[in-house]
Order: sequence, then C-alpha cells, then structure tokens
Amino acid sequence: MAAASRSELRVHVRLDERSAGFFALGRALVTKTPVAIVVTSGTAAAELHAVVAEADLANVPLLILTADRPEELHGVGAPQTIEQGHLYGEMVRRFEDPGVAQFDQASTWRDVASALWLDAAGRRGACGPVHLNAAFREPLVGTPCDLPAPRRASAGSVVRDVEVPELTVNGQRVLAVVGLGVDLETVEHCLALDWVVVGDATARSTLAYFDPLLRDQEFVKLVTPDLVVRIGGLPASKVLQEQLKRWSTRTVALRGAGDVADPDRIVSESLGGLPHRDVASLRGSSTYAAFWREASTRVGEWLAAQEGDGVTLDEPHVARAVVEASSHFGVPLVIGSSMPVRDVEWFSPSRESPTFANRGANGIDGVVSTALGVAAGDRGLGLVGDLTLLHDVSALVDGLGELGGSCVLVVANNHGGGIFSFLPQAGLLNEERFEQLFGTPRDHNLAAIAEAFGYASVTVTTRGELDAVIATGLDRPGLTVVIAQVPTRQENVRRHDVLNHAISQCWRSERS
Ligand SMILES: Cc1ncc(C[n+]2csc(CCOP(=O)(O)OP(=O)(O)O)c2C)c(N)n1
Ligand SMILES: [Mg+2]
Repeated sequence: MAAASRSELRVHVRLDERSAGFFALGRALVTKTPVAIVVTSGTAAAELHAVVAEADLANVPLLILTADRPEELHGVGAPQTIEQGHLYGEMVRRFEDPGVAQFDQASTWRDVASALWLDAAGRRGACGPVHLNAAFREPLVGTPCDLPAPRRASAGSVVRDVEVPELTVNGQRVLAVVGLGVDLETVEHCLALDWVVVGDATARSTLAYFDPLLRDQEFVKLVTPDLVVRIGGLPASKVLQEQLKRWSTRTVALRGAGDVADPDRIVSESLGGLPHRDVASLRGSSTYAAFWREASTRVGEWLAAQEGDGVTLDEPHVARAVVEASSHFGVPLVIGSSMPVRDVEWFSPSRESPTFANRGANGIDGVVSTALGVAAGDRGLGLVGDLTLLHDVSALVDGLGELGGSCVLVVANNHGGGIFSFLPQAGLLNEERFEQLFGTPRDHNLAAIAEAFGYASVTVTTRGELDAVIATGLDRPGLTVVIAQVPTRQENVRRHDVLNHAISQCWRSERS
C-alpha cells in the first residue's frame, strides 16, 4: 500500500513471484535502475531464489523486500511462516532484518534503506540483489506517511578506470574475448585499438561467426594471437574455449567490467581497468584485425545469399531473423538459454540493439518473464526454446502488465531440448531412454496455450512469414507469440554440421 501510494514508483502486480522476479530483472536490465520486488511471507519469498541467483551472477540491481511474521509467531505453526533469515545465503550483497517495524524507531529506517540501496546500485562494489526482511505485527494495515527527509548520497559513484597502465600491446595480434557485463562502449574502445573482439550473444558490435570460423584448422593457424584479453563473462562457444586452451597464449584479464570468468584457469594476469582508445601503446595489429573482419564479412555475405522469403526455417535462420529484426527496428532483444544463445552467438550478424540473456546462471526459468520485463512500456523481441516457454508459462498470466507495450516472442519449436542432441549421451542411450531423460518432448499446443491467455499467436515455417509477423507484432500493442516450426532435433545437429562445413568452404574458396 505504501509503494502504491508513491507517485514516483510504478507498481506492477504479478501473481507468480518467480515470474515477478524475472520480470523485475528485465526491468532492471533495460532501465539500469534498481527494481524492488515486494512479496508476502513464506514460500512466496522462496520463489525468488532463482532470480536472486541470476541477479547475483549477472550483477543486476534488485531490492528484495520480503514481509515476515513477528518473532513470536515463528515456530508455532502460524500460516505462511518459514525461516527467512539469510534466505538467499551469500547471493545477496546485503541482508537486513531490522525486526518488527515500530514507529518509535522510524528514524533508523533511512539508514537501513540507504545501505541496501547503495549496495544494490553498485556504489560499493558490483551491482546486485539485496534483501530486506521486514516483519510486521497485526493489524497489518496502516497509513503511508511522509518519508523522512532525504540525505545527500554519501558514497560517490565509482569512476571507471579506463586505462590499463600495466599493459602494453605495441602492434601485437590481440584477440579480446568478451561476455556478460561488457557494454558497447568498451567493445568500441577495443575495436578502435584494432583488437579483434569476439563475444557472447549479449555483446554488441563484436565479430560475428567466430565459432564456425574457429572450427576450421587452417583458419585457426592463421589467426593465432600474440595476446588474449578477457573482459567480463565468457561466450558459450566450446570451440573458442578449447582453442584458447590449445593456443595457451598470454591471457590478461581486465576486471574493469566486473569479475572475469575463467573456469579453465587460463588467465595468466589479472589487471584492473578497461582499455581506452587513446592509449597508443595499447594499439594492436591492424592487419590481424582486417584478416578476421574480412573472413567474417565473407561468411555473412554467404549466409545472407542462402536466405530468401521462401526458405524453410531452421534454428540458425530463426536466430538470424530475430537479430536482424532487433537491429532493423531498433528494439531490445532477450535471448533464451540453450540453443538460442548459441545460434545467435555463432550464426547471427553482430548485435546492434541492446541484447540480454540470463547468462549469469544460464537458467531456462524466467526467460519469458525477463523478455516481458524488458519490453514493457516500449517494444521488445524475445527468442526462446519451446521448453523454455513451457517452464515459464506463468509469465503469460500477467503478460506485459500495467505498462503495456509490444512484445514479439519467437519460440523455436523443436519439440524438446534440442541442445541435448549435441551431447555424447545422444549416441549412448537408446532413443526412447534419451527422449525420456534428455529430449523431454512435450506435446502441448503452444499456439493454443498463448491463445488461452488471450494473446495473438502465429505459426510460421518460412523466413518471409517470420519477418512479416515480427514486423506486424511490433506494430501492435500486446504480446504476440510466434511459433517457428523448425526441423527435428536430430536434423538440427546435421544442419549445424552442414553449415559449419559450408562456412569453412566459403572462407577457403574466397582465399583461393
Ligand atoms: C531452470 C533450469 N532447468 C534446467 C536447465 C537445463 N537445461 C538447459 S537447456 C534445457 C532444454 C531447453 O529446451 P528448449 O527451451 O526447448 O531449448 P532448445 O534446447 O530446444 O534450444 C534444459 C532443461 C536449465 N538451464 N535451467
Ligand atoms: Mg526446444
């Protein structure tokens, strides 16, 4: 009631707290402002566990406000009462449990609130989730009153260190590998220094098609770097990851965009700061950069030449169509875990619009809600797998919510978890067992599900149909669910092989 009475706050009401959490994550991603999530006590608070994990790993500012019972109602069978102290463990930047709210202590509230705000907003470290557990005693009604006078923010915001004094490049062949947490500006500084920049699906302006190119051993030999620079998270590409291990080139992590992922322990030096285009000693080899760029351009041209309105869709096509539409219409894009983040990273042109994916914890839970949160009040595009839609089907209960807007959610429907067909298990188990444990196909009619919630749904099989429905969907208010029928999961594996092979052929033939 207090939040709803504040004109400066926008209140979204959602039934499922898990979906609410991921919707809030989407709002925070796109607005870059902390978003508060207010829930009742009990399992409602537990429903936020997954989003707190994602927000922790992806450094997204969330203020989790859980109501609680007063101390005397704990352990005596009171309803909706669970242990909420440190419910999210060490995943939150700060936990506060000030006890039952009492007016005679109102003067202490601002200190608690500002400590939480500063930690969530990243004024004292990386942004992330914080948790206020707020106990109330009956009667659970009150009149919202004026807030105590605001205080000037004490901790100044962190100024980004944009130079890396310890690093000298002096014309070497630099391969920069970037991922979650790295913004467009950082990529532009790297590019201006003639560094080759490859990145994950969320990275913008990075070099497209690096994964299929690196599957070609001849190409690999020609692009051995002198120096690898790592910033932020990691791309999903195993091919890149393996190649980085094999090259065992000097690898420098720059921590200016947050922690640098290094599961293979290949980082040899870790430095603060981020590169700046004006530092002459950071300049890389322009011939090296041009070589990569030309190869990528050739691949892009070849891929584009394969496309046409009548072409039957496959998963790489869908990824390309969605990325191209997000660039063309200038709308943000949310990409689901599993094959969508991979197909976008490997086969789509580089991203021009803000692009998000829950790559902190890589969950398939909550992606539809995140896409709706990003699009709410404006326009947005999403690309998810069929199981990812089913997992977060309760996102459809509240859709875009009070803010409205337009969202086109494209679902690549391969009837199950397509990613698992790329695993060795696919060859080890008989088909029935594999399908039961890994493929997990579900026969639900996705179009009918969307329609049951009152949304427009369109099923498409060609590139032309997909492009057209994205354009009309972005032009009308509300959610449009687009079911893209794609080949079977086994056929998808074969298509990836064929495509990778063709890309290496196309790159070789251009050279001869
Ligand atoms: C919450 C959660 N549960 C399970 C997983 C493991 N997982 C990764 S991909 C995947 C299947 C996704 O299927 P779908 O959304 O259809 O995408 P596809 O693999 O077909 O591209 C699963 C279950 C996960 N990442 N997150
Ligand atoms: Mg699927």
